[in-house]
Amino acid sequence: MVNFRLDGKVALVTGGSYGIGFAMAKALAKAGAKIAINGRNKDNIDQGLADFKKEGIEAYGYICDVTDEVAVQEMVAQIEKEVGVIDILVNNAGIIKRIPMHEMKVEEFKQVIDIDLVGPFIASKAVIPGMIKKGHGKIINICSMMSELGRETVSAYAAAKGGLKMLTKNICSEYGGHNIQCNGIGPGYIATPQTAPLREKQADGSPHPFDSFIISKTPAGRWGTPEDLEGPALFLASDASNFVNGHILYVDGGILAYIGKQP
Ligand code: NAP
Ligand code: GCO
Repeated sequence: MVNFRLDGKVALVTGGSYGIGFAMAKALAKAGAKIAINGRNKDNIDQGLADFKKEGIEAYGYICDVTDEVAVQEMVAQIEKEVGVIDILVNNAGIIKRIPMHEMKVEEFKQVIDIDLVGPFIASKAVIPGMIKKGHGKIINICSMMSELGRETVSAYAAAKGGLKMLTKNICSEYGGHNIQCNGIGPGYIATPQTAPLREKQADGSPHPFDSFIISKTPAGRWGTPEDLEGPALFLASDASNFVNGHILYVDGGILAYIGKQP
């Protein structure tokens, strides 16, 4: 019988206080995992923990910026003490800046790379020793359609998410022999605070042009929801995916397969 349960497992979901991270953490908790989340903002963490409680989930929250290696290592040590050695890491924390590349400051480019690519490196480096000792581990990197495609104004984000796809394949290559599976999830366009500006109604009440564009490019004919990521996250976090490694699972309603509706 394929095992999707996570009883006795400890999962850290970075940026898990809301959005996609919260939904994936909820799914892992409902399958039996003990959940730790982190974020930069205490209010977001407190709200996230309260929202987990409403779902009957006792989660653990840590204020920690994924770009700060010392803080991440201290957080992992604290989780090991308070919750247990981490079996599952979901590198979800991420930002985007939508600025035409020729107008983007180097610092802005670097900030996106730091959070979206260096952060997953730092967190993965912090949990791998414990996973090697335990003889198993799951690392799930939250990539993007921008791991495969570009578009105007998201150069830093696409570079980071493209790099995250290859970091995923490299962790698979380097640690697969320790029974550590590292895979990615590439969400399509998901309705969260990160994409809210792309869905804002126009002054006349009409849909945002990008909103209509994405719906026309998506065979499913809708934006994704964070809940659409729950099953894929559970699959990649569970023993059901023990022979899946270095794979990016796109959860995009079919956008990447579709040339788009004839106008
Ligand atoms: P979101 O709503 O903006 O949430 C981002 C989360 O990351 C928040 O919990 C935020 O909490 C945390 N975070 C940001 N920077 C951090 C840092 N330096 N250290 C620790 N935590 C940090 O984003 P989302 O839409 O849920 O996206 C989550 C992930 O999915 C991101 O990696 C994003 O790139 C990716 N993704 C999103 C979509 C989409 O359409 N929404 C599609 C594909 C991929 P604090 O602000 O409190 O730190
Ligand atoms: C954008 C969006 C996308 C989504 C996602 C798509 O501005 O194009 O924010 O980047 O967040 O990454 O997979």
